[in-house]
Amino acid sequence: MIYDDISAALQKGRRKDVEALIQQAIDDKLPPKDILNKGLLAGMDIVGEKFKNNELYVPDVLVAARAMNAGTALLKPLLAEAGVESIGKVVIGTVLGDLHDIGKNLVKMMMEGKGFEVIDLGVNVSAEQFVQSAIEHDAEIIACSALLTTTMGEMANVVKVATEKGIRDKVTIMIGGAPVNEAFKISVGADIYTPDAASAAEEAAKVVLN
Ligand code: B1M
Repeated sequence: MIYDDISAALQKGRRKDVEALIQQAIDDKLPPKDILNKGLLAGMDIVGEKFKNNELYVPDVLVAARAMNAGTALLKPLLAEAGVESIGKVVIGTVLGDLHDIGKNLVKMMMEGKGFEVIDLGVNVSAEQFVQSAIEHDAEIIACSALLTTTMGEMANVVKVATEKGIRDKVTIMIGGAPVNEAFKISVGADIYTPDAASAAEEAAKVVLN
């Protein structure tokens, strides 16, 4: 099955093979969500498991991540429903100390698909940068991603700085990433937690359209 082939190529970090297989799956009219979930994300789960068990190391994971980003770039126009006009602005980033950006990039892609203008601050973003950028761009939403248990606490700082700078009641703070959950959202005083990129985009649209 082509999904298994995509997963296997991703695990080996074979970017060109991943791209070719994804193009083939697209040409065969397979559902883009399945190509993402059953191919790329399934492969990345195995990479994560092997990384945890010391069967793979940082360079292996980096090449897998590079292949993943190349693959999602091909899927981007198909996953994102074409948005015409901007429905609002989102400032997005991965929190301070954290360099994981694949999930954040997916959230950005889905939000752009819903019609948002997304200001991407990248990785290792401080609370001050999130808030300053939201002020500069007059953004309705700040979206924070964290993949490490050691960095997720930064989200509380984003809420704190937004309060200090006087924009807390004007901005919706959304959070997500593997270690984050609903209880954590409540504990840091953020507004919305979603488990995946698609639901993040849906919830963001509700914020500006309601
Ligand atoms: Co890292 N890493 N990593 N890593 N890495 C994890 C996260 C880890 C779980 C691996 C493991 O041990 N099994 C572990 C964290 C353990 C913990 O904190 N409890 C870990 C570790 C320990 C580390 C280092 C500390 C390793 C080291 O150096 N010793 C180091 C830290 C560096 C740093 O950030 N300061 C490190 C480094 C790296 C690489 C650089 C090599 C690379 C990142 C490359 C990159 O991102 N460009 C990497 C990778 C790739 C991973 C794994 C294998 C895959 C992460 C990923 O991209 N998943 C990961 C293991 C795993 O998750 N299985 C692991 C796919 C992605 C689509 O999922 O980002 O969860 P995710 O996004 C999901 C949801 O979470 C959600 O939507 C997406 C799905 O639709 N989501 C949101 C994400 N953000 C959201 C925001 C929202 C809403 C939803 O609203 C705003």
